[in-house]
Amino acid sequence: MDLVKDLPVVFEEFAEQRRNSFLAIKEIKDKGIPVIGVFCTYFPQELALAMGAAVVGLCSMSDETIPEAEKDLPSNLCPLIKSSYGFAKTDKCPFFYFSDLIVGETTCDGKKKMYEYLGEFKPVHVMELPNRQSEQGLQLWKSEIIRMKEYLEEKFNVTITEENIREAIKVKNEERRALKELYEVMKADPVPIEGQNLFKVLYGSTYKFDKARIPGEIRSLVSKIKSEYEIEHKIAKKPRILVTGCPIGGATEKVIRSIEENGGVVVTYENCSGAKAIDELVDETNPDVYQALAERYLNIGCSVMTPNPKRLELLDRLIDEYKVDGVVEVVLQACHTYNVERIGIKRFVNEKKGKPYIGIETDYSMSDIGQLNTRIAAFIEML
Ligand code: BJ8
Repeated sequence: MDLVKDLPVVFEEFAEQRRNSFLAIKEIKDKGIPVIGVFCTYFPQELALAMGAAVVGLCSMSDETIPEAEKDLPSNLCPLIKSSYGFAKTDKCPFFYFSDLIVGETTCDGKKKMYEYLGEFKPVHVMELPNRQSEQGLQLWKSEIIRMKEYLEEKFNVTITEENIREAIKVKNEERRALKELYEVMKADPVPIEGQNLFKVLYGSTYKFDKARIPGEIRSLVSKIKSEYEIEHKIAKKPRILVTGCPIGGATEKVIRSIEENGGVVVTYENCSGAKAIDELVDETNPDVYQALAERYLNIGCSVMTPNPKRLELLDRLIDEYKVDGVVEVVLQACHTYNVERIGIKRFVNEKKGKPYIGIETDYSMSDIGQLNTRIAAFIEML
């Protein structure tokens, strides 16, 4: 990365990264490199990396294809599921188009049933994700990771050695360390950058396929942010907001904008677009690479787990470390697991942490912007 570039230019480059990678994925494909399309944070990307494949997050964040999806699926289904299916059905997602294989996991009911239909458009492999972070759950997940590795070997006619996986673990851990260094700049008070810009980099970096290059780019950006902060570039002091809940991106970035246009600043994301996907490293010292992967990935605190203590542990830590003033939870309409978990999160935030909480239920349309702004403005005003 060119250190001479201004920060806004760098942020826009990351914001454009997803679109720019439409071309990159075609080039990857032309070189004969396998492309694996995924929807969820539970997929152990190290397996794909170990065989030299590219991993790409499939389109699922816009309402563009929802009408087409609703011809086949019920309309009272989570927009993320409808959008994912709609993109596959209409072939409008270049990443889906170039994927040789789609990997799903048995997460929420709607998503796992939707995967049954995706098989009509592309080869699909579904990993059986346990519902509990128990010893039995861990054993099942480890065996599923091994089954996934064997499936990849057979499908792509490759051999994936433990050494390949160990190397991939190091690469992904280094990426996680760098991304953590980035989001930790938001511990400063006042913050050095807006939460919208942090989000652009976190989201954009998932569309960079050369994983080994990411740490260098991110660390250059971090040092640029820090040196500008020391000179004078700071965002005025504002109420510090933690965003939690369903994954956000694309259409749902409206919530981040609403928070920051109404006087707050998002200091941290406890969701799959942020810390939930990055926080924990894979244990590089464990000689059993499958055990190390299984432990790390099963620890992800998603609401599909029952109970889900890991989410509270991460929230607890982030609220303290980022000196959070208020918590905004984003729940997608008809997402039962996050919706049911809302009351537990609200109690935890209000009673255990003594912080205000607001729950926002939304979808991919822009029809609730007015109401969203009114509620968020009132919440921030109160902080
Ligand atoms: S690890 S958050 S990416 S499952 S919003 S489709 S849960 S009905 S997306 Fe998720 Fe993996 Fe968990 Fe993360 Fe279902 Fe809810 Fe829709 Fe969801």
